[in-house]
Amino acid sequence: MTEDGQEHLLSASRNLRDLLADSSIPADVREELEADYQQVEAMTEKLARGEIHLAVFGKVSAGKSSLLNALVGKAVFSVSPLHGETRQAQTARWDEGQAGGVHLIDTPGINELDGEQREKLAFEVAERSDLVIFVLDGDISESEVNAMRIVTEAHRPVIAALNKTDRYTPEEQAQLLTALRERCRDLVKPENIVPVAASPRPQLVVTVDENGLETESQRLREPQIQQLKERIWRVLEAEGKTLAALNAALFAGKLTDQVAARMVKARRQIAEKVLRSYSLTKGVAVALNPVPVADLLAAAALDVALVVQLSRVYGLPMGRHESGKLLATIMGQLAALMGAVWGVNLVSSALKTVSVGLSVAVTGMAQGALAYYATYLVGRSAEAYLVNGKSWGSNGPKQTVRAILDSLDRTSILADARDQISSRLKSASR
Ligand SMILES: Nc1nc2c(ncn2[C@@H]2O[C@H](COP(=O)(O)OP(=O)(O)OP(=O)(O)O)[C@@H](O)[C@H]2O)c(=O)[nH]1
Ligand SMILES: [Mg+2]
Repeated sequence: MTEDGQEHLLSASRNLRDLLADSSIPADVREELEADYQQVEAMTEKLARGEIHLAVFGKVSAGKSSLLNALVGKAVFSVSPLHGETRQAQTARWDEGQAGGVHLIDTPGINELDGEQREKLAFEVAERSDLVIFVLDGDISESEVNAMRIVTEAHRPVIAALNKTDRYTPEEQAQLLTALRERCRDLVKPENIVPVAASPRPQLVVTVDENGLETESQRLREPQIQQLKERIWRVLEAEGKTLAALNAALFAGKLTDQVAARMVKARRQIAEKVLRSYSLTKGVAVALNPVPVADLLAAAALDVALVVQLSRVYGLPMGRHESGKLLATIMGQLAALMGAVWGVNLVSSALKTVSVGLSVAVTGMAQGALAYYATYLVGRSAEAYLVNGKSWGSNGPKQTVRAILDSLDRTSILADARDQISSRLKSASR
């Protein structure tokens, strides 16, 4: 990057927040943009922390602790055939294991006797959870239904797991599932009631050798939790929390190609949201307050915050300094490649000074759309670097940025930008 460019980058070290503090932007527009911006920030912060609170709940000895162990793939929680293994010391002191961003919340079993305490527990579990797995080991009792109702009324998604299916024949299992789906039909979607075997008993195998001699041996069996994992996944996806779950150890053990592909897709979707939100904010700010042409490129380089956010989405968090350096590299490439675009901008800017009759809104809009486009390009380039594990790869920054520039349909992005900017301005002034 040229000396000049560096200087622009430094002199224009305002971020979105500063742009939004600009008094030339109407207060109501600023408010709306600020809300968008905060939403995106909160989203990526949560992502960076990757927090999912996943609780099990259900009656004593249903296999709650066993199920959590099966999910993490190791014996984190204490399991026992005795009722009440997980103690209800204090409701605040639940045995809580943390596995790479997934907080697994083990809870003491609810018993049939103490109704009031049961409700309190159900409520507290729900409060702390993003998702509750209600563990059953047979038909559901009235008190279990009530506890489940409390959780769903707290608007927490519930998946019911019918555990210990190794103890049932396939027919029994099917009957039980049908009965459960019927009894819980106003609380849990049928597809969210799944069979599992968290800790199936070893299978007794009898072998007979050629002499007719029988030997008995035990064959250990793996937990059957695939269907449950799939549902957890779906529910978190619907809740917009897939990525946090994907990042977490819960699924890390079995990072199949399919999982990897979904991860890429989920990240791209979130990154696109972040990109669009920043581009729009920038576009609106510039449309309302057109900056001198020479500053426009630098103004695009302001988006350190955007790069910081993107780095979180890709699980490779970068600070402002590192993001700033990456931006300088990208801007250097864009400055060289985008002569034509800035030429267009020059024209619109020239129009503004020459033709007095031309409304500011028109030129402002043209500049705003360009600022949107520039921010979008910067973001996509930063994204490419992040996708590649913080590297430009063998292509280097020049070819990478050029490939992005070539792959994007400038006309339609600019049209989009104009649409979005004007509708944002309209909705704010209503
Ligand atoms: N056959 C069979 N037994 C299981 C299965 N899952 C758990 N168990 C057994 O059920 C018993 C209770 O398991 P836990 O995981 O301690 O149950 P819990 O719900 O945490 O119990 P509390 O903490 O006492 O409320 C243990 O003996 C487990 O080995 C399963 O899939 N099949
Ligand atoms: Mg337990």
